[in-house]
Amino acid sequence: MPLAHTYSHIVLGLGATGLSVVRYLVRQGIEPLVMDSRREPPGADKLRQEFANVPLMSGGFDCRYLVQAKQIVISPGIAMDTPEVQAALDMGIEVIGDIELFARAIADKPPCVLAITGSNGKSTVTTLVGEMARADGKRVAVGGNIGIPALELLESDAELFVLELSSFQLETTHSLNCIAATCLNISEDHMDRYSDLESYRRAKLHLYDQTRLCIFNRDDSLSIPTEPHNQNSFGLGIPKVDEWGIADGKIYHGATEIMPLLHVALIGSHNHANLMAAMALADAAGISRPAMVKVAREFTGLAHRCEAVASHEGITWVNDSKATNVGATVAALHGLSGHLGEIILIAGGDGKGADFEPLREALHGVSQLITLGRDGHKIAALKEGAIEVANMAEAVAKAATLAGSGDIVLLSPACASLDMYSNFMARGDDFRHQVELLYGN
Ligand code: UMA
Ligand code: ADP
Repeated sequence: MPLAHTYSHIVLGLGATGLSVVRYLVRQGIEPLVMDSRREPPGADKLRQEFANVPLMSGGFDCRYLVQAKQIVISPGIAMDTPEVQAALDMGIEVIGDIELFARAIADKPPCVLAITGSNGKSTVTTLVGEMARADGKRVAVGGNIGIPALELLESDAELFVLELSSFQLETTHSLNCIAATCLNISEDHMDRYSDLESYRRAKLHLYDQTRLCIFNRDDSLSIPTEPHNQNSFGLGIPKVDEWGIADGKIYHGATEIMPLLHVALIGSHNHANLMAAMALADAAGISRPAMVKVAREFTGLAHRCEAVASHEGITWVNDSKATNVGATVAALHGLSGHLGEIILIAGGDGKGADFEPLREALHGVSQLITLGRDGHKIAALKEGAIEVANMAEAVAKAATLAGSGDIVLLSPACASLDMYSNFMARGDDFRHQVELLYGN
């Protein structure tokens, strides 16, 4: 049956990204059709309130419309190999993401983007760079995967954009022209969306094709550009001419000493790497050294990332709910390994198809493992005596019976939260809440 009406632009997915794309397209005078595979997608009410004329088809993707569109803007949560998307691609329809729309919107301006990707540390580095720019008096806007969709940032008067980008977003982005960009590290994540680590890495390194300067991590060979690029790097050891490095407990830029690590507010060697990456990016954008150092001295870290949320009876409760993959949990255990007391670890959730084997060794440093969530049993299988529980309340109650003065109870799940919570923040908040209930706060 022929369609009564076709749409030149289709917005695929109605989460935070989809809504931002609709807003942007409507500002350009385009009225798109929105589709979402969920029956009642999260932005449906907002869409109806803001754009009564923009139609929403929910509960599936209708191929008949997709193959007649001029452009499909796909949300990061939808895989490119979704059959309906493939059908449109086969018909030669352009499928791009919100970041590509953003890139095209600023294409006439001189380069004004600093971009950050990697498996772990993105939000920390993105926030650091944003704070450094602000401390230097720049008009800066921070967004992307960290929360505010990039297209919403165009409404600000920013002269500099700092974007956190996920592999999903980078799959559909081709024209960013960054001042500088980094891939902080690569470890297994989102294996339910990628056939292997190499294809996940390729998605991330695609960022290097879209920047004037690539900044890679000398201590992670997977972050090194595979093609020749204008590049710089950060890592442990004495740096060469213009590189960033750590030696004798100090951060160096080439031969210049920037600051002693003793003055850095963030803790853990992974965070020192994050700080060097942030400094390298900030430097490329002309941000002054005093502004960088000021932020390094003051920024203690983001919530839900190795955050000490309570201390009772000598037990420290640490919320690392943002550890949504194995690499992050390994980094947290490594970072806390200097601690004198014991570590009780609460882990588990939606493993996104990950291989948990790399956790095995790090679990030697854990005195007791408590697991929960859909893939909790897979983590429990890595350590003898692991205790499986049904929910966070049970996990916290159990941990309290096992911990003594001087010990740490660490929530660092090595998994996404979506099997039990709406997001990692809700999981971290539940952890904190259960601890408060336990101690009657
Ligand atoms: N979904 C459907 N059907 C649809 C559309 C989406 O089932 O038709 C599902 C997806 O499979 C996913 C969920 O809905 O489980 C959300 O997907 P989305 O694309 O609608 O997400 P948005 O609300 O637009 O949020 C996205 C990023 N989410 C994802 O990439 C999954 C947010 O990153 C980001 O902050 C936001 O855009 C603004 O840029 C979150 C995230 O978890 C924090 N990112 C992953 C990560 O950091 O590991 C990549
Ligand atoms: P992302 O935005 O990439 O998820 P975050 O800064 O939010 O990164 O940190 C996520 C998790 O990864 C936290 O658990 C944190 O402790 C851990 N982490 C932060 N930086 C690094 C790093 N450079 N290497 C490994 N793990 C890290």
